[in-house]
Amino acid sequence: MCIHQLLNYRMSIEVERKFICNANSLQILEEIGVCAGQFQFQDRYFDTPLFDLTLKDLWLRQRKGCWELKCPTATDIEAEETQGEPSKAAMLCTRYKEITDLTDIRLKLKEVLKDTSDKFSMTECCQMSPDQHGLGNAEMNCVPEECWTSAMNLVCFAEFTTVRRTFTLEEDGVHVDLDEADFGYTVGEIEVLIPEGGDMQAALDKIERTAKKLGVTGDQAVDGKMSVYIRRNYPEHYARLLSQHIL
Ligand code: V4E
Repeated sequence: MCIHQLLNYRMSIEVERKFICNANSLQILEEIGVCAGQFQFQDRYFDTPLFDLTLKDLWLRQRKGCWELKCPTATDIEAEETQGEPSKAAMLCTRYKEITDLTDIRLKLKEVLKDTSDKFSMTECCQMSPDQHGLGNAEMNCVPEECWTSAMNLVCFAEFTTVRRTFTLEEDGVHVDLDEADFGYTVGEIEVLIPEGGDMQAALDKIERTAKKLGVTGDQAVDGKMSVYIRRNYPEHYARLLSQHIL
């Protein structure tokens, strides 16, 4: 039995379409949506120095102090193809599992990185006492995070701040985020969250209807913030991700 079967990941599937928000779509959004607020958050993305995670389409980040791991879903476009040709609109959407429970994240990473980080032992490291870390109990609160990331040879390779405006729409479960990243990139995303095994087609239909309402056209996928960040800061890795069809 593989580790996936042993785990009961507390996670949802994020179905999402990115778009470039122009004055027209913003005006429609303000008419048909309710702005739920404006937030600012910092993302810190982690990978091994050789990018073992992102080359597997795994995206580990820390946002507002919480860990999140996005993984490709089994319900990907190829699986949907068995039920017929995916529509162009469906091809413009991404589908990722989001794991937010730290124990599940670490188990998943341990499994994925087992070939690359044999010499690191997360278990041993995280069982060290405060004394072994040379710290008192109070300071120990912030140690395990650094402890497990370095034990898995994970380093922060991207760090940026986003100002996000979130809109909820009358279409059930759809929300739209307008993101402005501090490195000079602005992007919108239409998003629906479904439980694992939930109705993917219904989510895709909601996203397509919303895109039409917002006047979002075009049959090219729009870059997300991280794609742009990697293209600008790690051009060789970006080329590799493109050639492996991860981006
Ligand atoms: C999944 C992924 C990456 C991680 C960042 O995901 P994204 O949804 O772009 O970030 P964000 O800040 O909008 O997260 P949210 O707040 O919605 O959870 S970086 C690259 N990918 C894969 C990917 C892809 N292959 N194609 C497109 C168009 N986007 C992302």
